[in-house]
Amino acid sequence: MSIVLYHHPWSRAATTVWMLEEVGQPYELRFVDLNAGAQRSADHERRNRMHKVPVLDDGDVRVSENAAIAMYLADRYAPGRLAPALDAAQRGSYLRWCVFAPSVIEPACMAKASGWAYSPRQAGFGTYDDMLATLEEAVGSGTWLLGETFTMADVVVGATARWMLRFGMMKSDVVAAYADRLAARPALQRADAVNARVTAEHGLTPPGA
Ligand SMILES: N[C@@H](CCC(=O)N[C@@H](CS)C(=O)NCC(=O)O)C(=O)O
Repeated sequence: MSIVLYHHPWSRAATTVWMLEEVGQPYELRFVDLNAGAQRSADHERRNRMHKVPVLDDGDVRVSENAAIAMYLADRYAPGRLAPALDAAQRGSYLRWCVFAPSVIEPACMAKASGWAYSPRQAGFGTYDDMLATLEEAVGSGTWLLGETFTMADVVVGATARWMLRFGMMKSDVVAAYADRLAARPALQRADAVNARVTAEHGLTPPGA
Protein backbone atom coordinates (compact mmCIF):
# COMPACT_ATOMS: atom_id res chain seq x y z
CA MET A 1 0.00 0.00 0.00
CA SER A 2 1.62 3.24 -0.98
CA ILE A 3 -0.16 5.65 1.37
CA VAL A 4 0.92 5.52 5.01
CA LEU A 5 -0.57 7.83 7.62
CA TYR A 6 1.19 8.40 10.95
CA HIS A 7 -1.85 8.68 13.09
CA HIS A 8 -3.44 9.04 16.49
CA PRO A 9 -7.24 8.93 16.61
CA TRP A 10 -7.53 11.89 19.00
CA SER A 11 -5.48 14.28 16.96
CA ARG A 12 -5.73 16.18 13.70
CA ALA A 13 -4.77 12.89 12.05
CA ALA A 14 -8.38 11.79 12.66
CA THR A 15 -9.32 14.38 10.03
CA THR A 16 -6.70 13.00 7.66
CA VAL A 17 -8.56 9.68 7.82
CA TRP A 18 -11.69 11.55 6.69
CA MET A 19 -9.69 13.05 3.80
CA LEU A 20 -8.50 9.59 2.77
CA GLU A 21 -12.04 8.21 2.95
CA GLU A 22 -13.26 11.06 0.75
CA VAL A 23 -10.61 10.43 -1.92
CA GLY A 24 -11.20 6.67 -1.73
CA GLN A 25 -7.57 5.52 -1.86
CA PRO A 26 -6.36 2.56 0.21
CA TYR A 27 -4.12 3.52 3.11
CA GLU A 28 -2.27 2.07 6.07
CA LEU A 29 -2.36 3.61 9.56
CA ARG A 30 0.70 3.65 11.81
CA PHE A 31 -0.11 4.53 15.38
CA VAL A 32 2.01 7.23 17.02
CA ASP A 33 1.48 6.95 20.76
CA LEU A 34 1.27 10.64 21.65
CA ASN A 35 0.52 9.84 25.31
CA ALA A 36 3.77 7.86 25.55
CA GLY A 37 5.77 10.59 23.80
CA ALA A 38 6.42 8.63 20.57
CA GLN A 39 6.18 11.87 18.59
CA ARG A 40 9.52 12.82 20.18
CA SER A 41 11.29 9.64 19.09
CA ALA A 42 14.20 9.99 16.66
CA ASP A 43 12.18 8.16 14.00
CA HIS A 44 9.28 10.55 14.20
CA GLU A 45 11.54 13.59 14.48
CA ARG A 46 12.98 12.60 11.08
CA ARG A 47 9.44 12.56 9.68
CA ASN A 48 8.44 15.89 11.18
CA ARG A 49 10.82 18.12 13.12
CA MET A 50 7.75 19.68 14.75
CA HIS A 51 7.07 16.35 16.57
CA LYS A 52 3.47 16.39 15.36
CA VAL A 53 0.99 14.16 13.61
CA PRO A 54 -0.37 13.84 11.00
CA VAL A 55 2.43 12.92 8.61
CA LEU A 56 1.51 11.24 5.34
CA ASP A 57 3.86 9.25 3.12
CA ASP A 58 2.80 8.43 -0.41
CA GLY A 59 5.66 6.61 -2.09
CA ASP A 60 8.49 9.15 -2.19
CA VAL A 61 6.24 12.06 -1.23
CA ARG A 62 6.09 13.08 2.42
CA VAL A 63 3.60 15.75 3.55
CA SER A 64 2.89 17.18 6.97
CA GLU A 65 0.50 19.99 7.97
CA ASN A 66 -3.05 18.76 7.62
CA ALA A 67 -4.22 21.44 5.20
CA ALA A 68 -1.25 20.67 2.94
CA ILE A 69 -2.10 16.96 3.11
CA ALA A 70 -5.69 17.80 2.14
CA MET A 71 -4.63 19.83 -0.88
CA TYR A 72 -2.09 17.17 -1.89
CA LEU A 73 -4.63 14.31 -1.73
CA ALA A 74 -7.35 16.21 -3.57
CA ASP A 75 -5.03 17.34 -6.37
CA ARG A 76 -3.35 13.95 -6.66
CA TYR A 77 -6.37 11.64 -6.40
CA ALA A 78 -9.56 13.64 -6.93
CA PRO A 79 -8.84 16.59 -9.26
CA GLY A 80 -12.04 18.14 -10.51
CA ARG A 81 -14.01 16.21 -7.89
CA LEU A 82 -12.66 17.33 -4.49
CA ALA A 83 -10.44 20.14 -5.85
CA PRO A 84 -11.51 22.58 -8.56
CA ALA A 85 -9.33 22.40 -11.68
CA LEU A 86 -6.28 24.69 -11.78
CA ASP A 87 -8.03 27.05 -14.20
CA ALA A 88 -11.52 26.88 -12.62
CA ALA A 89 -13.03 30.11 -11.26
CA GLN A 90 -13.66 28.42 -7.88
CA ARG A 91 -9.99 27.50 -7.44
CA GLY A 92 -9.13 30.73 -5.64
CA SER A 93 -11.95 30.38 -3.15
CA TYR A 94 -11.07 26.71 -2.63
CA LEU A 95 -7.43 27.48 -1.78
CA ARG A 96 -8.46 30.35 0.45
CA TRP A 97 -10.71 28.13 2.58
CA CYS A 98 -8.12 25.34 2.85
CA VAL A 99 -5.68 27.83 4.35
CA PHE A 100 -8.28 29.76 6.36
CA ALA A 101 -8.85 26.90 8.83
CA PRO A 102 -5.33 26.59 10.27
CA SER A 103 -4.29 30.21 9.75
CA VAL A 104 -7.43 32.04 10.88
CA ILE A 105 -10.09 29.81 12.48
CA GLU A 106 -7.76 27.89 14.78
CA PRO A 107 -5.74 30.80 16.19
CA ALA A 108 -8.79 33.07 16.48
CA CYS A 109 -10.63 30.43 18.53
CA MET A 110 -7.53 29.77 20.64
CA ALA A 111 -7.01 33.47 21.23
CA LYS A 112 -10.57 33.95 22.42
CA ALA A 113 -10.71 30.79 24.55
CA SER A 114 -7.33 31.50 26.17
CA GLY A 115 -7.81 35.24 26.57
CA TRP A 116 -4.70 36.11 24.57
CA ALA A 117 -3.65 39.76 24.65
CA TYR A 118 -2.71 40.73 21.09
CA SER A 119 -3.25 43.36 18.45
CA PRO A 120 -5.82 42.10 15.89
CA ARG A 121 -4.44 44.52 13.30
CA GLN A 122 -1.02 42.91 13.53
CA ALA A 123 -2.16 39.32 13.93
CA GLY A 124 -2.91 37.64 10.62
CA PHE A 125 -5.97 35.96 12.08
CA GLY A 126 -7.65 39.23 13.09
CA THR A 127 -10.55 38.90 15.49
CA TYR A 128 -12.76 35.98 16.48
CA ASP A 129 -15.85 38.02 15.55
CA ASP A 130 -14.60 38.76 12.02
CA MET A 131 -13.55 35.13 11.58
CA LEU A 132 -16.96 33.86 12.66
CA ALA A 133 -18.88 36.36 10.53
CA THR A 134 -16.78 35.33 7.50
CA LEU A 135 -17.38 31.65 8.12
CA GLU A 136 -21.10 32.08 8.83
CA GLU A 137 -21.57 34.09 5.64
CA ALA A 138 -20.00 31.28 3.62
CA VAL A 139 -21.70 28.26 5.19
CA GLY A 140 -25.01 30.06 5.74
CA SER A 141 -25.55 30.87 2.08
CA GLY A 142 -25.13 27.42 0.51
CA THR A 143 -24.82 23.77 1.43
CA TRP A 144 -21.01 23.83 1.28
CA LEU A 145 -18.27 26.47 1.25
CA LEU A 146 -18.32 26.67 -2.54
CA GLY A 147 -22.11 26.53 -2.79
CA GLU A 148 -23.51 23.18 -3.89
CA THR A 149 -20.13 21.60 -4.67
CA PHE A 150 -18.49 19.71 -1.81
CA THR A 151 -14.69 19.99 -1.85
CA MET A 152 -11.73 19.07 0.30
CA ALA A 153 -11.93 22.60 1.74
CA ASP A 154 -15.11 21.46 3.53
CA VAL A 155 -13.11 18.68 5.19
CA VAL A 156 -10.41 21.07 6.38
CA VAL A 157 -12.77 23.81 7.57
CA GLY A 158 -15.51 21.41 8.66
CA ALA A 159 -13.22 19.30 10.83
CA THR A 160 -11.83 22.40 12.51
CA ALA A 161 -15.33 23.78 13.10
CA ARG A 162 -16.59 20.45 14.46
CA TRP A 163 -13.71 20.36 16.96
CA MET A 164 -14.18 23.98 18.05
CA LEU A 165 -17.95 23.51 18.48
CA ARG A 166 -17.47 20.28 20.41
CA PHE A 167 -15.10 21.87 22.92
CA GLY A 168 -17.05 25.12 23.26
CA MET A 169 -14.40 27.22 21.52
CA MET A 170 -16.87 28.34 18.87
CA LYS A 171 -20.54 29.07 19.33
CA SER A 172 -22.73 29.38 16.25
CA ASP A 173 -26.06 27.86 15.19
CA VAL A 174 -25.17 28.50 11.54
CA VAL A 175 -21.88 26.61 11.80
CA ALA A 176 -23.56 23.89 13.89
CA ALA A 177 -26.07 23.34 11.06
CA TYR A 178 -23.15 23.03 8.61
CA ALA A 179 -21.54 20.48 10.97
CA ASP A 180 -24.80 18.49 10.92
CA ARG A 181 -24.73 18.42 7.11
CA LEU A 182 -21.13 17.20 7.21
CA ALA A 183 -22.02 14.47 9.72
CA ALA A 184 -24.31 12.88 7.10
CA ARG A 185 -21.39 12.25 4.74
CA PRO A 186 -20.63 8.52 4.45
CA ALA A 187 -16.87 9.20 4.25
CA LEU A 188 -16.97 11.04 7.59
CA GLN A 189 -18.99 8.22 9.14
CA ARG A 190 -16.43 5.68 7.90
CA ALA A 191 -13.59 7.81 9.26
CA ASP A 192 -15.31 8.13 12.65
CA ALA A 193 -15.63 4.33 12.73
CA VAL A 194 -11.93 3.87 11.88
CA ASN A 195 -10.89 6.33 14.58
CA ALA A 196 -13.22 4.66 17.11
CA ARG A 197 -11.72 1.26 16.25
CA VAL A 198 -8.16 2.51 16.81
CA THR A 199 -9.29 4.19 20.05
CA ALA A 200 -10.65 0.86 21.30
CA GLU A 201 -7.64 -1.16 20.08
CA HIS A 202 -5.28 1.02 22.10
CA GLY A 203 -7.57 1.41 25.11
CA LEU A 204 -7.60 5.19 24.74
CA THR A 205 -9.98 7.51 26.55
CA PRO A 206 -11.52 10.15 24.29
CA PRO A 207 -10.89 13.71 25.52
CA GLY A 208 -13.75 15.04 27.61
CA ALA A 209 -15.06 11.49 28.30
N1 LIG B 1 -0.06 22.50 12.25
C1 LIG B 1 -0.19 21.07 12.37
C2 LIG B 1 -0.60 20.77 13.81
C3 LIG B 1 -0.52 19.32 14.14
C4 LIG B 1 -0.73 19.09 15.63
O1 LIG B 1 -0.80 20.03 16.43
N2 LIG B 1 -0.80 17.83 16.02
C5 LIG B 1 -0.93 17.52 17.43
C6 LIG B 1 -2.12 16.62 17.65
S1 LIG B 1 -3.61 17.35 17.08
C7 LIG B 1 0.30 16.74 17.89
O2 LIG B 1 0.85 15.95 17.14
N3 LIG B 1 0.71 16.96 19.13
C8 LIG B 1 1.78 16.24 19.70
C9 LIG B 1 2.74 17.13 20.44
O3 LIG B 1 2.76 18.34 20.21
O4 LIG B 1 3.48 16.60 21.26
C10 LIG B 1 -1.22 20.53 11.38
O5 LIG B 1 -2.17 21.26 11.07
O6 LIG B 1 -1.09 19.38 10.93
